[in-house]
Amino acid sequence: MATFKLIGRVGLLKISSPPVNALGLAVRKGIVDGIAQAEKAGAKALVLAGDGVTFPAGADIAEFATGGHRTQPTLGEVIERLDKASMPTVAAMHGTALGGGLEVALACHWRVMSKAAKCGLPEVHLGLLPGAGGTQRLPRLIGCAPAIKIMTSGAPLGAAEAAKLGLADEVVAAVDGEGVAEAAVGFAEALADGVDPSRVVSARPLEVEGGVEAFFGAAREGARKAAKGELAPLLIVDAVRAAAEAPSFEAGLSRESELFAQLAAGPEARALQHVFFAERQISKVVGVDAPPRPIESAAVIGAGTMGGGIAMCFANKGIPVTLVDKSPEALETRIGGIRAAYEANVAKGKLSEDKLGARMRCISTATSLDDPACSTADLYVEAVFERLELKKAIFKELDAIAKPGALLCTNTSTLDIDKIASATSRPQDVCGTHFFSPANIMPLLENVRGSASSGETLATVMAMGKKLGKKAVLAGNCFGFIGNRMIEGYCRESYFLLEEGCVPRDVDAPVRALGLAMGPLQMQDLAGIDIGYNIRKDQPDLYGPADRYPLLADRIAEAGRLGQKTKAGWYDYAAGRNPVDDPWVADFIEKFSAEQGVTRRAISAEEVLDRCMLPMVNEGFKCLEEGIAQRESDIDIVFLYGYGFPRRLGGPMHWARHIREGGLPKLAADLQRYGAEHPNGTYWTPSALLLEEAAVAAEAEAAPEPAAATA
Ligand code: T1G
Repeated sequence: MATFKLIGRVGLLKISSPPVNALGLAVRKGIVDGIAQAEKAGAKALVLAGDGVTFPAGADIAEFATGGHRTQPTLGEVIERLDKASMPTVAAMHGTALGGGLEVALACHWRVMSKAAKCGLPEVHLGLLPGAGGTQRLPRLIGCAPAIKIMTSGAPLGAAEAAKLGLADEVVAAVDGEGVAEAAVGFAEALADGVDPSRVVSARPLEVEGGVEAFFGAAREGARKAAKGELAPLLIVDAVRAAAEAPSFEAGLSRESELFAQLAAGPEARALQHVFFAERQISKVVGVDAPPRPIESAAVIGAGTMGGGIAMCFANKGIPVTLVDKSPEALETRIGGIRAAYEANVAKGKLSEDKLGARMRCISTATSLDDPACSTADLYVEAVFERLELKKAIFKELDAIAKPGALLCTNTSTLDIDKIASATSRPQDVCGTHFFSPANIMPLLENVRGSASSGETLATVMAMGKKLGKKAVLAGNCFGFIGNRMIEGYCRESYFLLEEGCVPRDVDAPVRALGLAMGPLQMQDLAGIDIGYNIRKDQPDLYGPADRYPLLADRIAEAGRLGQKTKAGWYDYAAGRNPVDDPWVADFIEKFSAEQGVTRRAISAEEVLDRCMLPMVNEGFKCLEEGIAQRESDIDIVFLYGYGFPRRLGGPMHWARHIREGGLPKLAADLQRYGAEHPNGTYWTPSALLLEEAAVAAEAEAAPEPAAATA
């Protein structure tokens, strides 16, 4: 896990623990042994380097769940050993020196960094703070303000910026670990003998610009505003304040440890670490190990808003894409819209003129599918109106012109993939690619497997999603796939709550208080109330005998109030995009309730939240038991990246299991109680898997605590 060798008079300690040299127990032991070997060999200096792709990218996150990070030597002890090394130490940073990896480097006397490397302290993304001295050393090295910015943003720094801040002492041209290690050994060779005390970061004084109270008061307020309700950014500021106020470095360290332990034990850290691993699981397709086909060109059929956004996704990654529409005017309008979107980013300084030009050069147009620019594509995404017959006609045409092995994808959000695939002779090459709108901005992509989709097709479309920079989740073929299927009950209950006594804000406020970016009614105003209306009209069989029809939602649409696009929906938008309560809507709902013979009542925020969220979670368990979702954590990713669910809650499934009071046992009981009181739809019928999981959780809760191990 760490090998030591003497090169001339310089010791080289190479850490090797693929894939990212995480600082797990074996690595920590290797470093301590390596330092001892260097001292025993009388090395003039010691270089720490990473084998493979990177310098250590942090503590081993997987250890937190088991408490393994507390097994000695802890990272703090390793770093303290470095701090007290009897010879100059040099960190040779390449790849991504992150978290505990950078904290190790901060405890070294010198830092040599590859020009291509990045470094940073991203613990905040895990609900943590740098717990191995980072909050105490970084401010001493570069000052409190830049240190707080680096730790609360968690953003990585490039080598130039690191050098400018004084974080990197030498930037070298080498990019790979070998080259950077060699350069660092040369750097160490040239060092004077012995440790220069000024290089010991922990011994450096810490100045605070403008006085402690004023500086940290402002810093904490700034962190609170940016934190989106998360605790870690605030405690990072507190830890840096301890560095400024504590009577000694050691006292500051112990305060850092207290704050780290507080975060590590909290629900937020558990949720954010769940998200970290969940994001890395989505690309793994269970039971498929076929290699993906290369996608070097694409064609998007339909120059509407979605088609334009999807074309941009390919152009943004330099993949040539042909936008196809039989209307030259539609093509012209869309290309103009795409250019304008890029120009807006140039104006904001987010895109260079060169990049704008490169992206526009990636996009060509065609007015027919058999145009050579279109018929040679590796992959097609159909993005025309949500009409089954129209899509089938297009797939029939695509089947006739596309080359063998080309992927035929549909951007449908509600139609049956198998019915679309039935229009072709190659259903094995057909799948769904449900881009969330706006396609060039929203990170979520639901790839939908048809019953005939081949393993290679699935591997290819998942690899494509990753190449486009999307969070691509694989879904099975059902109405609404994963996300829209799960919000069906969430939305329908919102209408019934209005009918029974709420006004829109009564429904949205508890959901926003949970942390979602917006509640169900505001979300519908954003997307357009006509979308649900058209689906209900086009697919009446969506509502079975057990499903109470949401007549109120039809009525508001038929009143011409479609949401933001008509400046009025469940809220008033005459003044802009912010929802304003509209007395007309309250009156409209009250009249509807009277017409339905419903006596309106005050409904608690708790009932509102339960009746929105419980159907969502229940449907999630049904997606799992039907194989529509591969894993619970995939469902969480859908909601984090498609519906603004707060990361600090981990996603609806993590929230239901680990954060909502009473966990799954109480959730299952509440679901059955509400379902009995309001039998509005099959989304109240408990999932068998949910009941099973709730029983397992109840049993685990009732099991006696394991007896403490005797000495
Ligand atoms: N611990 C354990 N596993 C890790 C890991 C880590 N720190 N980082 C990555 N992995 C696994 C990951 O799960 C995946 O596994 C594989 O490595 C490749 O990752 C005390 C408390 C380094 C930029 O937060 O940002 O130090 O799915 O797909 O896209 O103060 O990984 O293959 O089985 O992401 O090339 C702080 C987290 C930790 C960095 C590489 N460090 N990692 O990206 O590969 S807390 C971090 C990343 C800490 C101290 C604190 C990225 C990456 P699998 P990948 P990538």
